[in-house]
Amino acid sequence: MITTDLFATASGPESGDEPLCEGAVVLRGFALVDESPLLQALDRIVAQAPFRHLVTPGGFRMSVGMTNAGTLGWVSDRRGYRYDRVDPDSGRSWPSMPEVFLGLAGAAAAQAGFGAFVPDACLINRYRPGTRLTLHQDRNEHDFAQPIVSVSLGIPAVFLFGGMQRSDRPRRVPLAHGDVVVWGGASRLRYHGVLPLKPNRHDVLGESRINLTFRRAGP
Ligand code: MD3
Ligand code: FE
Repeated sequence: MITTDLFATASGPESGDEPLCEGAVVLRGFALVDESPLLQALDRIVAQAPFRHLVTPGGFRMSVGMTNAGTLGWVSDRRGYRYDRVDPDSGRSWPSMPEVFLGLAGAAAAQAGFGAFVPDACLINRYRPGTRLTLHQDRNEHDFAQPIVSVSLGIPAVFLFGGMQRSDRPRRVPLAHGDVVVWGGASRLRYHGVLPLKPNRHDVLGESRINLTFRRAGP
């Protein structure tokens, strides 16, 4: 119904929102309004800091390609997982956080009930058909009271949303181009991952899925 959008406020729940559990909500298509500025900003970041396959502390090369924007970037090597101000491949700062990224992340967090979310890190993951992300927790951030906002672009994926223990059976949540998920509160430390992507192609992004995760990593 058109009138619901005409009278929508700047933040707060909308009828299309899908709560996953306490603190986690899917905002279907929330990023579509910003699609072209988002993709332009992404091109600028990837030109300065190309996707790379990081090595885990255990010595395995990750199948997800990664890069970052913002003052802090997530990195992994034989020494461990951490956030760093410097891109280890270039020796320079990570590309700055685009305004359109900040605006989208802040608006999504506000709609989910988390006010004043100002991310200092955007981890950008690239998946190809066959790429997966095994179940893990995100624990390298300073303050677990801050939510994480994720934006899915390109070919669809099935997200695995587990519990507080790796052995808890995960729920399967399909995520498509433009979907945004906000993870905070009790959901913040849940195990999660992504099933291997099926062969597919997207009109704009080709055979790839790009996921932006916005975090407040530092103090
Ligand atoms: C739930 N990325 O980068 S985004 C990651 O699709 C990561 O690329 C996945 O997990 C991806 O760490 C999932 C959704 C996400 C991100 C962080 C979470 C879900 C989360 C932290 C806690 C609970
Ligand atoms: Fe994660």
